Amino acid sequence: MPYTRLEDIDWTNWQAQQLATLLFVVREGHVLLIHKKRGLGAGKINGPGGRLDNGELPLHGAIREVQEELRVTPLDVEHCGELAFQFVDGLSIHVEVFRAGACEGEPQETDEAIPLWTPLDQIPYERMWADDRHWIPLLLARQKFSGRFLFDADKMLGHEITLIT
Ligand code: 8OG
Repeated sequence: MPYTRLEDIDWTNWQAQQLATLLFVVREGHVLLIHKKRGLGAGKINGPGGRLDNGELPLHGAIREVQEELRVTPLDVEHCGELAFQFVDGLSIHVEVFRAGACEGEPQETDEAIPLWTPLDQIPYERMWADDRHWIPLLLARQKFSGRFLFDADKMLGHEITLIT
């Protein structure tokens, strides 16, 4: 079913094919980003994260992905929001988003990612997914959010973000 507008999607009955996470460590005026080397969004800057294993809780999956991608363990992890992505080719992904106040260890480059401690006022949105500029500022402001997006490959066709109180 080729969607062309966000409003065409029946969000009430929408179910994602894939479940994933993102986790942003925010510490001393910097956020821990990655240059992603493989998977969906390879070549972009993002937070660490990835698909959940079968039956895995989002919090556990988020922590595991940071450990696998950067060899550090995030601490003081809190839930910040959720993102629903529908792609026009049929792919659908639901992402639980977390932030952490610290991490144990020094981030290292792995096969999956290069770590980038990035000053909060220098987040390279032009090298990130098109939706990120709409919700990362909310995450940094500790405002919880729920977002819905329609993409055609890399191109964002529609977006809607609700603030959670
Ligand atoms: O397993 P893999 O690394 O391929 O999982 C995809 C990751 O990309 C997962 O952490 C969720 C994340 N992701 C999307 N879409 C978007 C997006 O639009 N913005 C950001 N920041 N991350 C995204 O799948």
